[in-house]
Amino acid sequence: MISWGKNNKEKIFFTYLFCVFFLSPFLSLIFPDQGRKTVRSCSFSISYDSISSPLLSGAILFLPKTEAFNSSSPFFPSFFKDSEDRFPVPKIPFAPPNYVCYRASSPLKIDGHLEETDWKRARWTEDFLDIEGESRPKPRFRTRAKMLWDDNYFYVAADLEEKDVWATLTERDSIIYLDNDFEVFIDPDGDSHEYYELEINAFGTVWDLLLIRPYRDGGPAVHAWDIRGLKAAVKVDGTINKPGDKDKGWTVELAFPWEVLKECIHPGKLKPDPGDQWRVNFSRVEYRVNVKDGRYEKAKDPSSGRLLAEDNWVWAPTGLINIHYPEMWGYVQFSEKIVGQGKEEFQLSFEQDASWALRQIYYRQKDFFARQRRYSENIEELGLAKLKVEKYRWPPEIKVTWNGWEARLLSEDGRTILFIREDGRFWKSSLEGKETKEEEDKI
Ligand SMILES: [Ca+2]
Ligand SMILES: [Ca+2]
Ligand SMILES: [Ca+2]
Repeated sequence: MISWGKNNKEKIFFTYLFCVFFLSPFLSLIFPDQGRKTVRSCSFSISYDSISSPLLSGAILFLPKTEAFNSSSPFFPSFFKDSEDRFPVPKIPFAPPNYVCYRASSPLKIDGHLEETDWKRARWTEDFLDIEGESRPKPRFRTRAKMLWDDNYFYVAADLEEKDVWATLTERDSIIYLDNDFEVFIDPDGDSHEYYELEINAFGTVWDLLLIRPYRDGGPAVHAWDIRGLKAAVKVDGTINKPGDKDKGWTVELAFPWEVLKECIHPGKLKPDPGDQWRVNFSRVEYRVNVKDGRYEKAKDPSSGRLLAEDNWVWAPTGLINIHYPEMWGYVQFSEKIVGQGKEEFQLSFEQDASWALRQIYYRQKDFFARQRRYSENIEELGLAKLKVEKYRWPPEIKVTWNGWEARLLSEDGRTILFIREDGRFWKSSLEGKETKEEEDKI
């Protein structure tokens, strides 16, 4: 193991510098046959001779593997500091919002109007926040969503307050977030892989795609994937692409057929069972606009002339400007109750906290690998030995495999094992009754 700890970092670094730049010329004098014969001074005129080159090569090959190279010491230039290379992690506490999704009493008419009694009975989500969380400025316009389901569809409705409704894209599978848009993300089994994304603008143009893995884990995003049978409609409360008047906003109404969503549900399921919880998020991309020659155009920074960055307002903040952190998305629990006919509580589960604890291993392994060029099986090395995880036997067992690593965490009752691995996928295996130990050994 190559690790000297923080106290020795600078010593190691400067010892190498000393060897390479000052000592090697003297060694050349002592061993003239091994190096250059003429050394006029302790100058920096070293070259790739037989003495200095091993030292220099050693420094090049060896130092990047040490803690010294990742020091946050002020003596090191910034490109040596690990803060620059840190794997981006959510900078907010783990507190995903939740929503109980009730059944619709009859099929909804997907026309953008949220006039159905069922919609009126469904509750709004919390108002959307900046994607980085509550520490960022409150969104300029209110955005909220609702959900319902029946035997054939998962329904989503959204209300987007907006004083200037505009859109440009009319072709399916265009990059819709280049316009103001509303976006839906659905990870049915919550494993953070194989999830759906849909974006829609105020024209009702959609972009639907399937993410095999988040981009951070290599993707890819399958743009050619289409939600066959998707019903999508938008209603503009005001005028579209007409500056000069003040609009109120736009509403979105969507019906996702289970027939398509089942592709990423656990095998054998056509739709969720009552009580199932899915990971879902909604996002709204919003640009600042100016009016020029009677048309909207995206606002630019007057000093640089560049387009101003868009705002991302979401239901479940991820704590960084990246929606593709499915571990931060909201939990949607499907209820068998008809909307308006009784109330069901959302079931908070210890598994959620345990999954978050395992996710820390994923984040830490990313950093550990960046520094050490290997993964760790040692929870102390990852700095996570002291985590407390209720109802689970922390620490998990971590195994480094030929192509990565895998961690598994057993519940106190021995009936559940949670897994996470190098590519970020999280999953669960349930074990039953007396055979628990035996089954566990098999996994
Ligand atoms: Ca409707
Ligand atoms: Ca999934
Ligand atoms: Ca598509």
